[in-house]
Amino acid sequence: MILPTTILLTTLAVYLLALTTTTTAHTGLAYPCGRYQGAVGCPAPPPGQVVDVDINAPIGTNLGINQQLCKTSIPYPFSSRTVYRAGDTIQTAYSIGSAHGGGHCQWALSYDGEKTWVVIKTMIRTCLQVTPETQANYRIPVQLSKDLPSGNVTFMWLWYNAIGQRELYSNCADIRVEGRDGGSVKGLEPLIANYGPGYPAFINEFPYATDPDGSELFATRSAVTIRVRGSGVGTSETGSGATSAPTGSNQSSFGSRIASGSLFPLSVALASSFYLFN
Ligand SMILES: [Cu+2]
Repeated sequence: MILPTTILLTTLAVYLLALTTTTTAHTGLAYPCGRYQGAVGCPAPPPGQVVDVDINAPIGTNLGINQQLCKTSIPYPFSSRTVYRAGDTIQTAYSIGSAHGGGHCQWALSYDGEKTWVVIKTMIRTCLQVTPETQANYRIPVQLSKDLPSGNVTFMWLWYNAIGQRELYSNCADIRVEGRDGGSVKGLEPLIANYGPGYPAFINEFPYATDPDGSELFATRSAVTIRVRGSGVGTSETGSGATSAPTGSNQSSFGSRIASGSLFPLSVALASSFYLFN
């Protein structure tokens, strides 16, 4: 009777070790809960989905796309959404395995099921610059404008790491915003770089303060206006760019990909197949 129990426990231990190993590399959004992360306090995945043991892994590199933005297009159930009031500040937290020297972060909202994004905060260079001492309690405050309309909102985090492979990270949390009854949100579309040849914008490594860091690319982000009806459902218009787009900008192609939705149906097939960049 001892032997089967031992084998079972050993198997379990190996499984838990594997789980720990895969989740401690890289960095992911821990609060609000990134979709399907298995952390204590986060909701169970929706029916038919499983915990993402690679929640911290990047969604792609300059060489190729491994997962879509948000990693998956299937949100948590509505009943699992964390509710914020317009004007609240979200104290975002991160599951930091390797912070790769920090880098650039963007946070963006979508009211239309991730077809259209508007950036609400950008940090250049200083994002995720943690030390072993500061890492455990590291938070980045992200304020929701007090003008935001009510709605079921996808809250996306994007990160360009300073050191290492040229990766793009993206996790999304499903939240509910209580604010105005309908209205618009104006801002800029996210910069998408280091995400396969279809997005030519490239941000090279910038380990030293004097290194070029691609920060000028953030000034090429296109303007966008999201209009939200009283029901809380969003529509959007993509405006002209904030500045003229330089050679190599992918902003117009990003807008059209988003509008057509063609990037997104791949999500389920890709969600469980990403092990290349640990
Ligand atoms: Cu990493």
